[in-house]
Amino acid sequence: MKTMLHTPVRMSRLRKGWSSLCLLTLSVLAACLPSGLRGQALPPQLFSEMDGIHFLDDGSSVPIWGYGWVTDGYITLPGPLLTYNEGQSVDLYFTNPSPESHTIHLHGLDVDQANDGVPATSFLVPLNGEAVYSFVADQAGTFLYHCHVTTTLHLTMGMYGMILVKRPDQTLFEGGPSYTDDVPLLFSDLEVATNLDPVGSFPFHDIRPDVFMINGKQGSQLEAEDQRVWAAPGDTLALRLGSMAYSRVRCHFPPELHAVCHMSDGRALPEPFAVDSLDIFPGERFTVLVAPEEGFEGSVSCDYWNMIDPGIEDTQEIHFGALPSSVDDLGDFDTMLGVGYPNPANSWYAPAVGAAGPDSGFQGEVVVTDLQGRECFRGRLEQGRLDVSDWPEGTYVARCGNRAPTRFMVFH
Ligand SMILES: [Cu+2]
Repeated sequence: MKTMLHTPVRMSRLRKGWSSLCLLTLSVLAACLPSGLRGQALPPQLFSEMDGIHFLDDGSSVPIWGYGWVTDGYITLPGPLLTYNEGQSVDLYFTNPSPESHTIHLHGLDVDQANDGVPATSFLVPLNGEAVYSFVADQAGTFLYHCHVTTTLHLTMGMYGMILVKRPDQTLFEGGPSYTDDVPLLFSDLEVATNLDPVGSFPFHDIRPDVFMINGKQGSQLEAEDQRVWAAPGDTLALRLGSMAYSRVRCHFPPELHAVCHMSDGRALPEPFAVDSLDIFPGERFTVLVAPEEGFEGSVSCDYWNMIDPGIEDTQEIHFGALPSSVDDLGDFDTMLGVGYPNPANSWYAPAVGAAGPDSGFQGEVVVTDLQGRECFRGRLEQGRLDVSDWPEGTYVARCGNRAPTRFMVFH
């Protein structure tokens, strides 16, 4: 069991000697804590690494730098989705075991300068440095984060992710429309040659992206069940569109989606407008509500424009799938075989929607554990659903008999 020994320190206020002394003091303090306090879990903590691997649609892999959760132990492209509630006081813990300095720039959030992750005005997090970025998530909306050290290079190597600030009443903003679920969609790109040889990538203006991604996926990867946007009849989904791409991305919305843009760059628009196509430039975010017509199985096409010559460089698709109206019907829904839904979960999670055969959900005992292996649930499910409405936010693993376990997240 981990203890609070590694309480992060604000690097701008502490030199290394102080840091060691403080950690020693904290170690002694932690040893003296009552055992009940010593067992408490660490807050979620991001780390950065420069030795990651990212798989492309053709099965090849490219080296990446990036962020990951300390509890997971690996980095991803994009980095983990950070979700907060409006008004929440956030301490974002960060540690950097990688050889170069990094930061976390909170793109679009109204944080003070010391917590903004721009090296010149706040601080660098060097090798083996730890830091905490503190801010109040006072504005519901869609935001981004990325490393701000040699930004062009660190960004194109993969050091970025999305931040969602949500309202507990499931409306977009105060007085704004309500919706069923969030769908984070982060556009980005990379040039394979740069990622293979970051040292030789200078000058940066010669970088020409040749891999174009949505949530780090491209081509047939985006057709996978866990990458599709699933909508049940009557659902209104909030597409959280953000771009880390080099150039303009133009999204085309089919009329069956009834797409309406409500927010831009983390703020409500004075007047929402219906969209059939939408341009998103680097660093921009838009929130578009879609209400897919029942049974809609189409896609939103996203064109990646060349940053120098006019013309479309590549097109990627956001695929939509139609869910039945109730979880009871999911047994016949064999395209969802072995996949839990929804993920992330807010109020409920159906860990075995892919039950084979006509009689719907898994009938046996379901066991759910958290990432520390602690058992959170054991028993049979009511209507195939697990009530997670009062579960702590985090990552869980559900096991249904002999099937492959499914991993899911709870966010409120
Ligand atoms: Cu960096």
